Amino acid sequence: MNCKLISVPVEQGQPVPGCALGPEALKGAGVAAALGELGHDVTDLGAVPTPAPHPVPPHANNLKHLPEISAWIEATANMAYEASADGFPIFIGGDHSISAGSVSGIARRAAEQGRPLFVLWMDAHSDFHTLDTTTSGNLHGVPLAYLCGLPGFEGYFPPLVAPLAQERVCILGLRSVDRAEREALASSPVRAYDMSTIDRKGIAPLLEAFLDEVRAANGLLHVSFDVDFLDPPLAPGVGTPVQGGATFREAHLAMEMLHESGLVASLDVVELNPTLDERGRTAGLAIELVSSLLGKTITGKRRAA
Ligand code: DIR
Ligand code: MN
Ligand code: MN
Ligand code: MN
Repeated sequence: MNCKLISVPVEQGQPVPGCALGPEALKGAGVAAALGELGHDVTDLGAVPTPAPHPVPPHANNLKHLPEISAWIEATANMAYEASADGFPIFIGGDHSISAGSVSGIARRAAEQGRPLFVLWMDAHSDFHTLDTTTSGNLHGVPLAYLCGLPGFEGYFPPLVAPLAQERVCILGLRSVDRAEREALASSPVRAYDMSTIDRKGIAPLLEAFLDEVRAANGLLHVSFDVDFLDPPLAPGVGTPVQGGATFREAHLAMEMLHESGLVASLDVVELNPTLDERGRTAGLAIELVSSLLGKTITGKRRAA
């Protein structure tokens, strides 16, 4: 597999400084070497160049850094579209607003190829606000709603070439969902699994059922991995930690299952904030998990992909 590393050093979509250093931290901690050891070719495509802010009209809601984020989404989408012509693109954030770009570029590519795109959103948060419903104004809280074609983004975020089919989206790991997001999710076919559901049913059956659907549809799967999916004591290096997250074993199992499925075509790793990390353990764990998604197993024996 040709793994293409794409840095997207954006932090204006969330309130805590340091998230833009995520790509440097992940690369410094050896993500390329780890993937190389698994037998992958690794190409570092560098960073999405900082774009000029978009001259968007004023918005009635108090949105933070809207012109900058809108421009980053467009630039990242263009890079994602190009990079997804071949190989396995890995988008390293940066905050989760970058996924509005990475996934929209991937979706454009998938639509051209006539392949249905499925998205697995691993996150403590649903990121399902529209520009009108966000109360924080932090734009890392809106990318999934944008990608799903919810209204109100027109004229502010770049036009979506290929909105996601909401029944092909699965959110895993929820424990912080705002009221407006809850209402939007209630009337949406997006599958939204909170930690309570994971506790009761187990992460494996929930994920397996989703993977079965991707397989049955001959789909492509994009995984958007927000590091705050993980329980904060394991992964302190995130700006918006929420108690009660996925365990080490749940996260590894999910990544191993994703690898075994052979269905994953692209990946985001977002919200890592090295200035909040403890001796690099969050970056180290993120690399371990990305490695598992790309074939690392305990015994070293690769199972069939
Ligand atoms: C909250 C927090 N729902 C907001 N969101 C996220 O600000 O809209 N935190 N995504 O990581
Ligand atoms: Mn532009
Ligand atoms: Mn997120
Ligand atoms: Mn999150």
